[in-house]
Amino acid sequence: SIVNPLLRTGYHFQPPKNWINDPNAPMYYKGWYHFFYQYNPKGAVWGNIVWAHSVSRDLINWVALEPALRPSIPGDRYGCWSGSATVLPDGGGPVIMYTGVDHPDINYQVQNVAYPKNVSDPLLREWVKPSHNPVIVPEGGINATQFRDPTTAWRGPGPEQWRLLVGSAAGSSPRGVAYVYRSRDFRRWRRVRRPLHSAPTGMWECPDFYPVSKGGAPRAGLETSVPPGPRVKHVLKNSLDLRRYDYYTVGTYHPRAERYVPDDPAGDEHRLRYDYGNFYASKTFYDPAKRRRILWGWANESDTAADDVAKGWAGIQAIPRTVWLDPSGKQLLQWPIEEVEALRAKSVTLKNRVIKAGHHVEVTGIQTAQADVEVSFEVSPSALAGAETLDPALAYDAERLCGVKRADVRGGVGLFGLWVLASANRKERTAVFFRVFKPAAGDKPVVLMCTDPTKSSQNPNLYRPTFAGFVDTDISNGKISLRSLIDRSVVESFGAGGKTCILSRVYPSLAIGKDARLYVFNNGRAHVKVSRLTAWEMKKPVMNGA
Ligand code: DQQ
Repeated sequence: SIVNPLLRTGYHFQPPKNWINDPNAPMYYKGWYHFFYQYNPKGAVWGNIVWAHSVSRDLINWVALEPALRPSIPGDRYGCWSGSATVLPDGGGPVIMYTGVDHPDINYQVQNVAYPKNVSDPLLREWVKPSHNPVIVPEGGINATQFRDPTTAWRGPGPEQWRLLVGSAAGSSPRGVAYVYRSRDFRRWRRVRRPLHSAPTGMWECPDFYPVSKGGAPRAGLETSVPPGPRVKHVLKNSLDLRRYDYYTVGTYHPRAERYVPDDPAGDEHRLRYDYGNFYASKTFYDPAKRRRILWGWANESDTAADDVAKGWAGIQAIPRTVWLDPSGKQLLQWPIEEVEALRAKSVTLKNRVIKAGHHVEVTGIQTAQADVEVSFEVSPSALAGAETLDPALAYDAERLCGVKRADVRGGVGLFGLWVLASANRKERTAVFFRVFKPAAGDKPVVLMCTDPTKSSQNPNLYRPTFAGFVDTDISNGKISLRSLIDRSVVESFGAGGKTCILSRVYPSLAIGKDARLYVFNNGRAHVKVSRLTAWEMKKPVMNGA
């Protein structure tokens, strides 16, 4: 197949070529942001995994360094898999804990430790693996093939002050399990008998566990060792190996018992997600420079493996997102880090533009293949009575609801939103939209956010699922906002100020480069006002020398 090089992303994190997957050990150290990631130095498919390493001053412009970890010891001979960094207090420098594969066929997994060769090098170019590796091995009945991805460590009471989690699975229809290990020195680790938490979900990959501030300043983050308290909740995130998505719960951490309890008893079923699209193996870190917590997540391709080999690359990282607790305490909010706004160039703005039922408006005057769009919609509150009735059978399943109620199925209030990466004849377009429903029970209208890539390309050999999530927002005043980061083969959208996020990979065949267009559309029966829309062209940052 012919792959158009203009589909390569412009401002999303990528190396010049080859396969990438999970973000690893993000951290801030001596004025630099460090980012490591799972990388195949030999090709555009998964394999030969090493830790590639890039550094940045602003999380947007990246310089590639030599890989930090490659197979070199018995404990990682067959791969250096995912892991995390802990920056030790009092100038102690960072420590990396990561999974090594030490047996070729069955992927037998152990946990190793690595230290910088020189802690005064702000670029942390060289990493040393002490001879006492591996430091954690699967014991006590743990399945050695499902035992990986150590978290950032945090401090708690007692002499073995450091704790971390390792993701695992237990039982025959396996439960996801997060085991706690304690240590005083990152060398001798002892497992706490009962896991921090577990749930009947299948294997937990890439756990992440961190405090969030309740009722604190908006967007403020907490350092990973901040203990629980009246104004501190905890978040546990796991990546579901079987379902290929990341879900989280908000809850209470009990340090002495070394247990975590989600606030919502059904939290492990409702599956709050960072992102309802293509976003996996994510990981956060605390940024002391701006006192925020930042989330990294991997988005793979949804073209074919043969396309990836032809392109010579596969996988990107989502734009780093600031994460914090919603004032309700029930979910997180996410917003692209403010630094991305430095890439904004030429812009256009629409104000108070009414889009009649069934109509659309093109946003002209800038190129939009690589753009940032912010839009505020308004429907008249009295029109909300005309919303569609929610089929109770679909009331809890956003994904199925959107699969039935696609972008071309006329709505009542909504659907309205953006057609991005659209061709001039609109044959090609990716729809990002909201749809409002009268609730089956209760009186609060239900808001659904969807991305529908069904018409995103003429290329038939693409995986193009609709993605959807409910938006827990009160739309009774008629207002809702949307932001989309468009980047050639990525559409990364944030609904209602970051309550619901959806990243989608699309590969237009017509809407490429300067032929990509942007529209606002209304496929409902009520008028919609665009109170304000601004779209910016986005510049290309320094991206690993590509
Ligand atoms: N990818 C890594 C594993 C992890 C998985 C291997 C998640 O450590 O569990 O590349 O994508």
